[in-house]
Amino acid sequence: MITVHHLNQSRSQRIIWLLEELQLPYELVKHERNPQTRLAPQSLKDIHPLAKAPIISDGDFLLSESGAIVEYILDQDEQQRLRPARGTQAYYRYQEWMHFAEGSLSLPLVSTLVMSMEDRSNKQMMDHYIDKEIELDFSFIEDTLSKQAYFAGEEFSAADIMMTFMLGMAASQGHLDNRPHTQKYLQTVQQREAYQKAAEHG
Ligand SMILES: N[C@@H](CCC(=O)N[C@@H](CS)C(=O)NCC(=O)O)C(=O)O
Repeated sequence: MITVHHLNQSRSQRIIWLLEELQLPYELVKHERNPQTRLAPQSLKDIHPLAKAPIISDGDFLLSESGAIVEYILDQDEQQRLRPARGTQAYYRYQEWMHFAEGSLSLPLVSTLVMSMEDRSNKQMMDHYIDKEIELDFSFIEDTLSKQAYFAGEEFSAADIMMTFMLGMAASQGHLDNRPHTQKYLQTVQQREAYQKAAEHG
């Protein structure tokens, strides 16, 4: 059975809603934000190093990122509801909005929320938030790439194409300076013939 790690007032509400729509069984584990900082508690970090909601577990399998979790749950549904048939235009329109929610819309909204949260200057708040998130994300990336060759495992995948663009930007901002595995990974993927051709053409 799927266990949903839920944080109050968070994106994990999406996952509970989805499971209720599909009437699939699940177990709910509740985590409470620190009332002062509004950050997730240690109990969520004990589950996953990113300490971000939602996180689900299904047996030994642990998954973060609400979009990935939604796809996982939809794949469990024998009636294949709430997702247009693969390969249709409707399916790609669905994908477009799925990615838009986190990839485009969340950045300006979360930034606005962070800047309104405490009695510090907007710049201080934003700097603090960015430093914390950068450290968290690049530690997680470094840890992942210290254990496997590529993001999705031992095989190169399109996830690497998505991640590499961001890692290139991160490298130029100095975020990879103390991340040897991530640096080595970046060099490796950037040596791929197709990457080189794309660099020529693009
Ligand atoms: N892109 C991620 C974002 C996850 C995320 O930022 N979750 C927030 C709650 S809405 C969180 O756990 N914040 C607590 C913290 O940063 O300590 C997703 O879609 O799952």
